[in-house]
Amino acid sequence: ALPVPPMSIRFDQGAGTLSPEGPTLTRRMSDLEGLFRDSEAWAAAVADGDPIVYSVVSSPVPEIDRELPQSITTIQPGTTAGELWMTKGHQHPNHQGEIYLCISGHGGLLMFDGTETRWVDMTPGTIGYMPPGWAHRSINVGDEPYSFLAVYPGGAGHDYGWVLEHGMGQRVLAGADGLDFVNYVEG
Ligand code: PAN
Ligand code: ZN
Repeated sequence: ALPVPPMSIRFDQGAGTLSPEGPTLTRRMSDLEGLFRDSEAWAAAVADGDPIVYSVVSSPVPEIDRELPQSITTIQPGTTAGELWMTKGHQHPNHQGEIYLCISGHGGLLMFDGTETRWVDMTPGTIGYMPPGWAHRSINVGDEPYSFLAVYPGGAGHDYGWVLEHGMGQRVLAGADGLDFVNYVEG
């Protein structure tokens, strides 16, 4: 990836696009293998149309050291066996900080450092800060799409295996009157 010149980048909220744009990523249910508590419900959702759970549009700023890439993630509303739809979640192997800015919808930012779990409620205008060493996952807790801007160091890297191995400390379910946080154990 080559460095880019100074620029402005526009987000078209209706279209969900960035201009100029970089890579776009679509994560379907099948891409979230091993992450939902109820693996049978997950497999049934994959068989039943394999819905899009979230998408990530990036600016052209490259993921290389000393650059500062950005992306906008949009998570669809939904649950799988009660577990609210979410991103895969990852750790930055080089332990660097990151910020999210909520653009629309209602979400949450779940962070886990291997011992403790933290939750930041995300509504439009909220900036969530992830310190170095805190794995992070985003969750749509509302009934409309949840969109947020992420800004992160270009050399941070993305380790998805960390979450498969260590979990995220807690899971977030849709309860009868609000969110239910449950311990991240299998079954
Ligand atoms: C975000 C995430 C994005 C998608 O840009 O990459 O929300 O989540 P997953 O990467 O966990 O699938 C970010 O935290 N970048 O570092
Ligand atoms: Zn990140």
